Amino acid sequence: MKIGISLLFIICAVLNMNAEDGHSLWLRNKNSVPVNVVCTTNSPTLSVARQELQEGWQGKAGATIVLSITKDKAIKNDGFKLSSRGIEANTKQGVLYGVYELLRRQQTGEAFKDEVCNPSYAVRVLNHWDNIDGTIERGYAGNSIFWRKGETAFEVTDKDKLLWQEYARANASVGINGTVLNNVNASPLMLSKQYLERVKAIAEVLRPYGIKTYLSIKFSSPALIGGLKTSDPLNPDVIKWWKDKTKEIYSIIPDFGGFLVKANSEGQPGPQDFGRTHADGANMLADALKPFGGIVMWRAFVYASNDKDRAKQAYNEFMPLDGKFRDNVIIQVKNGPIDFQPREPFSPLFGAMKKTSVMPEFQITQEYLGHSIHLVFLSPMWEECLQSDTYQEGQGSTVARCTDGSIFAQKYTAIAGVANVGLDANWCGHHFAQANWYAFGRLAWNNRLASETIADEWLKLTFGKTEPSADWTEHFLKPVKQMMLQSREAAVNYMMPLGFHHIFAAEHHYGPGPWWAPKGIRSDWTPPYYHKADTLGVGFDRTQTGSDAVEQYYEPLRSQLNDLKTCPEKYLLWFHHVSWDYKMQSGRSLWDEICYRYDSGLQQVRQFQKVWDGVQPYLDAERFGQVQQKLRNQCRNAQVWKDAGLLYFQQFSQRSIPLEIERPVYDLEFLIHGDSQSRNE
Ligand code: GCV
Repeated sequence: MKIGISLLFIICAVLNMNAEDGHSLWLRNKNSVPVNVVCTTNSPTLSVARQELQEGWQGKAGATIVLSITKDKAIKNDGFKLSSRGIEANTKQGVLYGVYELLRRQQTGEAFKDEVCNPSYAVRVLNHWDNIDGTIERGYAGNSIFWRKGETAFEVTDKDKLLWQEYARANASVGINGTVLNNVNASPLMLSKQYLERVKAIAEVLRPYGIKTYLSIKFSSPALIGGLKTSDPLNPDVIKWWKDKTKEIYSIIPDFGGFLVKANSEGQPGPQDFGRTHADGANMLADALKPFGGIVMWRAFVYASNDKDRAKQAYNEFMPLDGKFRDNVIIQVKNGPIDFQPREPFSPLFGAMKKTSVMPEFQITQEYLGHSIHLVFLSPMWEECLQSDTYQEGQGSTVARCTDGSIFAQKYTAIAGVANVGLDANWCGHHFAQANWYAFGRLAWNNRLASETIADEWLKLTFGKTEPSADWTEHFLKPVKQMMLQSREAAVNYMMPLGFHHIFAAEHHYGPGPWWAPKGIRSDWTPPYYHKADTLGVGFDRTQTGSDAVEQYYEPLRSQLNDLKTCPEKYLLWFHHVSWDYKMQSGRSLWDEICYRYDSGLQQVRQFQKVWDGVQPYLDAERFGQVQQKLRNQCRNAQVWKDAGLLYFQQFSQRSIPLEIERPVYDLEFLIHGDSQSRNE
């Protein structure tokens, strides 16, 4: 009996050892073969590079690879040159990125040739919306890996260090070279001694991987923790306070990257509280950082209450300041003019601010895209933004080229992604949400990469074997990649097709809430402000005869968007108030098309379920089961979205749902007042 129990225990332990919790991300154990690594320089970063090669080499057994620091003008920032001899770079980080590139190519079977690889952006940074009590704003994968509350809040344990190291390695492997450790809705305490000491400990672990630490700051810190009467950026005492504080930070973290600032937005303090401009505020901080080589990432996510069109505000506030910012200030602009919706046109600030460094901000965490429950691969959404033509400097002035230094001589080029990482064993809450972290890094390194390439790489690295069989490629890789590539469009269809936006339930932003409009609340926080449904039609009129938001775009795009006939249908209800009977390209009326789109979104998720069930033989039971369950949940939620969209808007359209479409299964009353929003994890 005793032996039986012990045996059972051992079997369980072995099984558990092999349990696949997803923690290894896209960096799986490999069958490496011996390699000689020659490296004449020594440094912690180069030691990491050497170790990675030795543990992951899958090229010719016994090959010799030379890692060298050089001075080559063709290599930019931390780019590198791959050749049959090895890896050359101008910086240690460049060598490390070269190593990860080489190993990735070996593992994915991508051809290897002599070439120089340079990053699109110099600063490739994650933004963590982590609060100092350990919670994460819009985080769906557990608490913060950096902060916690309670008695052990400032203890740095071996477990912490191991996790930070794994995090650093994952980031470095895709080229991410910076991280903002705390929420943009920042606590002033972040700048106090105890917290800075913890930042120091984190920075020490991240440094060998080439990752700089940055902090979000609260603009009113001088008054809140500095004992000053004001935080006016032009006040000499305030200026001195920030200079001293910055000096203190650099004395603790010598390679500190700089500050991220959310000012005069959603209740956060800022220079406008003192009658000053965003430029006054940003420049004051930039001057404090300048002697140390630090930068300010100043967010353009601003909107005041009761403005007629929230989509116009960032442009209106920032355009008059173009050229007034110091050269170490970068204006951080969300991809769309409103707020990380499943689909938005690009922000008109891209390309328009010609004398200021501008950086895109993407959201990796799925605040508006089904949290960590829905399988939504975000790369196509970011690719759509990066490849949008602003026309600002002629055809081909894509958002990518307007922000990466190809068109404008920006002193700094940068890109940010709001992280989706937490304490969950699999880091991101959903195995496929890891693909979004991976995709952000890859696009930050190369903003011309196709989503298909990224999905292909990620699937091979995350689920593939060293030598993938033809069977695996045909029956796992192909269908799952296809599913990933369709998943964002599916989400747009079942949540808000044809240019609908911000029709979410309040606060959690998970399920539908097109009806939500309590009395007394800011109108621009309510969905009816955005959809403007009435018996005549639906959509926000942003044409020249409406709010004239189209005016912020450059010709010929402006006229294209302004005209109902030429506006791309994917943006139709973003720019136009359209009659329910308007004839769409499909030949259907707008109302019928809305019904079809909602339904097709749901059908797509049903199809994803089948695809996933079909790949069961090709992966471990744990990940298979977890994703299968999430898809079931996603499907129920897509049904909720479809029914809410159809039944709510039908009250205005007063038209019937086309008979070919499956009928709603929920009552509108239940959708509004029942428990339909339950995330049911
Ligand atoms: C960090 C949206 C989110 C907020 C977020 C804000 C921002 O409004 O709902 O949680 O705050 O964007 O980007 O600052």
